[in-house]
Order: sequence, then structure tokens, then C-alpha cells
Amino acid sequence: MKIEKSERIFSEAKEYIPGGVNSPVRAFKSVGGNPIFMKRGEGAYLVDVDDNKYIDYIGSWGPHIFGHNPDFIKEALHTAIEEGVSFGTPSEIEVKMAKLITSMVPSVEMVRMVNSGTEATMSAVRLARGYTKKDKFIKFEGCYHGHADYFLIKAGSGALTFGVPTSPGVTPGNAKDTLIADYNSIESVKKVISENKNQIAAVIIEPAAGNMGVVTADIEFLRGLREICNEEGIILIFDEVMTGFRVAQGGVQEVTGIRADLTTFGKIIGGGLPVGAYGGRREIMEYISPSGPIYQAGTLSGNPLAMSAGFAALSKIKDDTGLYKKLEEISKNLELGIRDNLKKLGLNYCINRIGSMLCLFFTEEKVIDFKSALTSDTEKFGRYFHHMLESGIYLPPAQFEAYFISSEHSEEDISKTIEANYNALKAVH
Ligand code: KE4
Repeated sequence: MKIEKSERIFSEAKEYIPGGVNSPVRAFKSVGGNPIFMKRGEGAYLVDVDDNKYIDYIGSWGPHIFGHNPDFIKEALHTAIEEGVSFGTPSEIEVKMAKLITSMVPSVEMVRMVNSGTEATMSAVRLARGYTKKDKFIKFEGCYHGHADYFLIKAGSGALTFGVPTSPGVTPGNAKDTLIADYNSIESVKKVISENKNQIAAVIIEPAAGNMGVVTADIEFLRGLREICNEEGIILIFDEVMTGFRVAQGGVQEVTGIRADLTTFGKIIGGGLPVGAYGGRREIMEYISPSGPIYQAGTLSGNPLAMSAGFAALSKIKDDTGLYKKLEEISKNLELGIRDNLKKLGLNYCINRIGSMLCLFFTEEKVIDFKSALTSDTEKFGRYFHHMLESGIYLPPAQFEAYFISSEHSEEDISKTIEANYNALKAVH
């Protein structure tokens, strides 16, 4: 595959942008090689600066459930742009957006728009702390909630119940209030709560994880979380930045029937533009400034341009009653095709999928948490990734990410992917 122009641009990029990219996971660090620079997205496809075309399973890391650049979002943007992109004042589209989100996610009675998933989760934890007047919160090993300091924490060594920073620049002061439990282990949650009685404001969780690869939460585990939070007066935050409007109109909450107190959103709700949101029970949300004392702000929050794209995307989801059935069919065909290949090659690898989020783990262990995910052979995954790339299939450039399937992935695209998957698996084993 000819990638001279991409290589040239990357060399220049590294002069002006740390690592040549504006978000680390794009840099191919964990798969080796240099990132490919794209110039166009259309439907299920990306086209790079050397005019190579790929079937895309990133979808901008989740937003493009209808594929890249659908006409209905372009039209919404063209209309909005004629009126202006941002006013710094309230505008009606923000009210329409808030009404639409609250009509689609029953647990969300009020919502605040922000500009990224990180802002949404950071604000939700601050809100829970302010509302409960408690300092600590629980997150789960392997879940990613964005890059706010208090999320960049991992489990401390054995005796420690509080976490330790995963990044320089995150202070021990920040880490001490972040408690770490194990995904799908209600026992680990009970242990952390018993060791920090009456000090915990919130539990935040990806109710189906997409940042350690795809790992679904056992329904009994989620039910146990809900019960414990009720008993202990702890705010349950579902981080649905990735799963919101992805796995169902009402996210994992609709799939499981388990309601969060606060929910965070991102990705799909911006239709590809920078949008995040957090929302939930009215009596909690009213603590947010200016109706309450807890401060949170944003220059471009709710800007009409981003709202027009997000509103178009969510309206389409609300109207398109066949969307999730179509996504399930496409995604199941891909999963079955890969399973068939694994069987033919005598490989017993784990595939986890929830709706149109899927991950093939290079391990024969059943992946139910971060520890089991880490048994994957990342070196082999790296070589597999590049074989797929050479075959024109663009996968997430890291083992511990989710493939995102769109309504635009055709039967032919899925067949090509399955064929490339077979050849790539064969080549690396
Ligand atoms: P952003 O700040 O990147 O918009 O959202 C942070 C975030 C919060 N919560 C969940 C569940 C998320 O998946 C994310 C962001 N997801 C990653 C994909 N693993 C974004 C990709 C990137 O960092 O470039």
C-alpha cells in the first residue's frame, strides 16, 4: 500500500504536535508503525491522503453510528451555519436538545451540555461529591472515563485501598480520593465500601466497557451495584459516553432496565462534533450552577452548530425504529464470520460483543474484567492489525478498544472483513 504522503505529513506533524497526533490512541504506539492520515470519510469508509480506501471500524471512536458524513447531518450543519456557529447566549436548539435527550433516556430528567466526554464525567463526579458532601468515589480497573486527573488512577499495591496515579502530573492528593474496584466483582465493591464507610460520594462505571476491549457487565453485578448505592446513599453514575444511543436508544439502561442516578454522554450525541453531556435525577442536577452551588461552565457548551448536528443524529435515532435491529444483524454477521474463521484455524480466542460494539481478544481466556483482558497477546494483535490494514480494513490501533459498526457497513463490507480476518489470523499464527 502506497503511504508516502501520509509518512511525509507525519514527519512534519511530529515537529509541531506531541507525538504527531492530537490524541494518543491514534498514534499506533501499541501496534507499531506510523499513523495513517485520513482526508475523507464517507459512509463505512475512510480515504487516506494517498487515496487508499478502508472499511472503517473506528467511526471516530463511536460517533458515526450512521457512518461518516451522512447527508442529513451535513444538511443540518449547512442550515445552522447560515445563522452563526456560536453565540455565547442561550439558544432554542439547546432546549430542544435537552428535551430530546430526556425523552430518550428515562432516568435523565435534566441535562447539561458540555464539549467532551471528559468534561461530562469530570462534572458528574464533582456534582456527586458536592451533592453528598463526601470526597471519595469508586471507579473500576480497566474503565476509562476521560483524562481528568482523578480518573488517571490505577489500583494501588495490595494493602492500599486508594489508587495511585497512572500519569505524571496527577498528584497523590488527587489519587487518594479515587478508590479502585474490579469490574464484575460485587465483592470487591463491598470491600472498598466497608473500608471507606460513609466517605464515598459515587460509583462511576462503564455499564458495558469499551476501553479494555469490549467487556459486558453481568446483570447481577449491575443490580448489586444499584442496591448497594441505594443502601449506602452513593450516587450511581453510568458513563454511557460510548454506549449511550449506541447499544440502544436508552443505552445500557434500556437494555438492562437498571437506572443510574447520573448518566454521562458523548460521541453519538454530537453527530461527530465536540459534544458531551451529563444528566440525571432533577434533585441532583439542580445543584449545578446557576440553579445550585456546584460550579461547572463552558464557553462553547451547547453551541448551535454542534447542537444542530447532535439534534439531527438523535432525532434520526428516535425516528429510525429499525436502526438497532439492522445494527444487530450486521454486527452478528461479522461476529459469526470471525467465529467461523477462528474455528477453521483452531483458535479459541474470546470475542465480546454488545450491539454494534465488538472486540476480538488474542487470548483463549474468557474476558470478563481488566485482569483477564491483559492475558491477550498484544504483539500478535499488532501484527494482525497491520495485515488487516494492508487489506484495507481499518481497525482500532490497539487491542483494548472496541470496533464500532455502523448502519452503512454493507454485506460486501462484512464479507471482505471476514475474508481479511481469516488471512490475517492465518498470517500471524
Ligand atoms: P472524550 O473526552 O475523549 O470525548 O471522552 C472520554 C471518554 C469518557 N468515557 C468513555 C466511556 C469513553 O470511551 C471516553 C473516550 N473514549 C476513547 C476511546 N477509547 C476516545 C478516543 C481517544 O481518546 O482519542
